[in-house]
Amino acid sequence: MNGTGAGGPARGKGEERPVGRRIILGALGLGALGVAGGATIQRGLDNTLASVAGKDPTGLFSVLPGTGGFRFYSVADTVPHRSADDYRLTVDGLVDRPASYTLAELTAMPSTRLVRDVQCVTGWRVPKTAFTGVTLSHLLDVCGVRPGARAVRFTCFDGVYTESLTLDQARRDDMLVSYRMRDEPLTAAHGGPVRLYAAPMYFYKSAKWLSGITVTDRVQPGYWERYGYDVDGWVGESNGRDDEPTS
Ligand SMILES: Nc1nc2c(c(=O)[nH]1)N[C@H]1C(S)=C(S)[C@@H](COP(=O)(O)O)O[C@H]1N2
Ligand SMILES: [Mo]
Repeated sequence: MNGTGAGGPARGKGEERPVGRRIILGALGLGALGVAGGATIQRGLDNTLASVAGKDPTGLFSVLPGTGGFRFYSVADTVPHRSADDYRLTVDGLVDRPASYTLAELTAMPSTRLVRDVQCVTGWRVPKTAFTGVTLSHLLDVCGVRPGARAVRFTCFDGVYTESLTLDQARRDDMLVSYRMRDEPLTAAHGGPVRLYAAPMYFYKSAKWLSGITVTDRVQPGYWERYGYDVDGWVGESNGRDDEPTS
């Protein structure tokens, strides 16, 4: 299928999908934010995005300047917030030791920092972006994956988005449960306090606002995948695209 819609596939499995509204920063009167300081920009964007998202029925929009080339996406109708203290990540399903982790527990685990190009399947790319987190494979080892497990399903505290990986994909060393982006704590707009970072795959695989990891016996296609995106979302080798993978 082609994946050239604004934020999601324009068509999935022959079906027209609404692609949502794109709201340009200028239209929000936020152009000046682009020259303010980094933290100020992000706080301003978080607040503005939260209020705009509440009014946008699709919850899908993008903001261009001031975010270093990132587009903001959410299929939910708000930007969900969890404080560092309230955040929990549960790991359950086909594991010997189901667990619920605080942010402090996650950041105390061995950390990995990866610098790769972020690549959205719709074409935009943000070069050389650092993400830091604990490898999914470490978390899976700590919880003890049971025989018969084949896949991992991700749920989000926006209550809507889901993603999935095969167990083999999840065990790669470039699949992170990430809590830092560009060497700063992940902001709410970018899926903080914790998101998935599936480095070798298109960015739709990197579920924001990650709240649950469930080990399962088969892949259950994620949110966009039910509308036609490939479950195996390798950059350059899926969704009908042949971008250069970056590593
Ligand atoms: N929970 C959640 N995660 C999500 C999405 C979403 O809508 N909701 N969109 C995906 C898509 S299509 C992209 S391109 C990236 C966008 O991440 P960003 O908002 O940090 O740029 O998040 C991915 N993860
Ligand atoms: Mo995307």
